[in-house]
Parts: sequence; C-alpha cells; structure tokens
Amino acid sequence: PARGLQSTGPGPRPDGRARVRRVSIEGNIAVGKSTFAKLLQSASSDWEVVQEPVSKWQSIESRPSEGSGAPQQTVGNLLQMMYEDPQRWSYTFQTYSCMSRMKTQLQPPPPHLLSSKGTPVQVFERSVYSDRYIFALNSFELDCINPAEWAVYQDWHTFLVEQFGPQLELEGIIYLKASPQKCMERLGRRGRPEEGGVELDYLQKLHMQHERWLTERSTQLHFEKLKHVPVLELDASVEFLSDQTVRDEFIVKVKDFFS
Ligand code: DCP
Repeated sequence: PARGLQSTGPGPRPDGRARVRRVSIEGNIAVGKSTFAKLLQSASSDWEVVQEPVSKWQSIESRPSEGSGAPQQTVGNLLQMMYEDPQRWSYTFQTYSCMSRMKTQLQPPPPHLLSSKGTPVQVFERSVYSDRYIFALNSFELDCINPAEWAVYQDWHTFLVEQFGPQLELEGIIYLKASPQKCMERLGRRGRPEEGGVELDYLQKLHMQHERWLTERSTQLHFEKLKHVPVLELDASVEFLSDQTVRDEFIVKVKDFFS
C-alpha cells in the first residue's frame, strides 16, 4: 500500500489551518488524467485541480513590443510542429511546455484552499518532473533532442527547480497506469488532431519511462526529495468514468493517500 503524503513543509500554520499540499497526476498520453482530475475536483472542495496548459502550446502568441498598439498574433502550433518534425522542434517544445508549466505551478493556491480547515490539496496534471524524466528524456533517447540540447535543458531545469525550491516540490504523485494499447484506444477515441501520427511504439516507450520512474524507481533523478515522494498507483485500465464502484474506490484510495 502507498504511504500517505509527506510532510515536507513547516507543518500547520500558526492560525491552526493546514498547509496546502501539492500532488501531481502522472500517466501516459490519453490515459485519462483530465477525466480523473475532474473526478477529484468534484469529490471535495478541499481538492483543487490545476490543468495542464496544452492549449497554450497549440497556439503560440507573439507579444508585440510594448506601446506599439499591435495586437497579439498566433504564430504557430508547437504541439503540431513537434509531432510533424520531432528532431527540429522537440527541444523548443520541451522548453516551452516546461516553462508554461512552471508559470502555472508557481501560482498561489486559491483563497478558499488557504482558508480551509480541512486537508487542502492542490492537484496538478503532470509536473515539471514528468516534463523532464518522461518526455524530454524520451526525446533524447530517441535522438530527437541532441546531446548539446539535452545538456542545456538539464542545466536550466536543475537551476530553475532549485531556485524556486519548495514552490515546485511535490508531496505525492498519483500514477494512473494502463497498458499502452488501452491508451492508444483512448487516444484514437478523443481524436486530438496533432496526435494523429502517434504510434503504439511511442506510447510503449513513454509507458516504460513511467514504469522506470514511478514503479521501479530506477530513473536517475537529480532532486533528492523527489526520490522519496510517495506514489499512489491506480489501475486506470478500467473505464472509471462509467463505473460508479470504481470511481468510489478511487476516491477512497485518494482520501487515504491525502490523509
Ligand atoms: N507532451 C509532450 N511533452 C511534454 C508534455 C506533453 O510531448 N513534456 C504532449 C503529449 C500529448 C500532449 O502533449 O500529445 C498532452 O499530453 P498529456 O499526456 O500530458 O495530456 P493528455 O491530454 O494526453 O492527458 P489525458 O488524456 O490523460 O488527460
């Protein structure tokens, strides 16, 4: 059984209220992270989901110089560019997706969580850690990110994560696990246009990266605390949206994990 969330911070605040803890949901492409996140969001007002900024990657905006009066312009769909020409665009994509995630992860928790007297938890769809240890690492292993780009990526990633410190730390990870075949089926069903060329082999590689990191825990991590973060693994091969019993079971497990 999974251990509960770590207490990495200073404990309860002087006013007796609990600190807001931070957890990410991890899992393969199309495993159902967003669906699961919505389920958590509706289960407790103490749980606040922060969505992944995918739409930002689909329409990159150019910022006109200050005072020019020119409107913002959409200059590209980086997700599509990355899938169409991974060797050219993977580094740029991984830089931007991680940067936009840092911005969202650095937002303060909403006031109702800060004033909660229960067990407030901020739940993120993915994290700066899966960006690096799943996607960027995988792109490097597939030669879509070259050794110089990989060295640069790792350098700024380590630097920024260390600079921001506790603001980017996680106290727990929920790992939604399903076979790559199951994810492929769901990916086909949702039909996001940019992902039309994704093949089973790619999902198998990403699955392996998740397994190495979260089950075997054999990925070379650069952040000491991350090595010891508790992981709650859930079997996401079941259709949890349509099965009330499964949904209830998930919520019980998550509650236990958070308490
Ligand atoms: N992606 C990527 N590199 C990253 C983060 C994401 O290549 N560092 C890509 C993979 C997907 C898209 O971005 O094509 C969104 O990926 P996710 O798996 O994070 O989100 P999903 O929408 O697939 O999640 P789910 O269906 O589980 O809700």
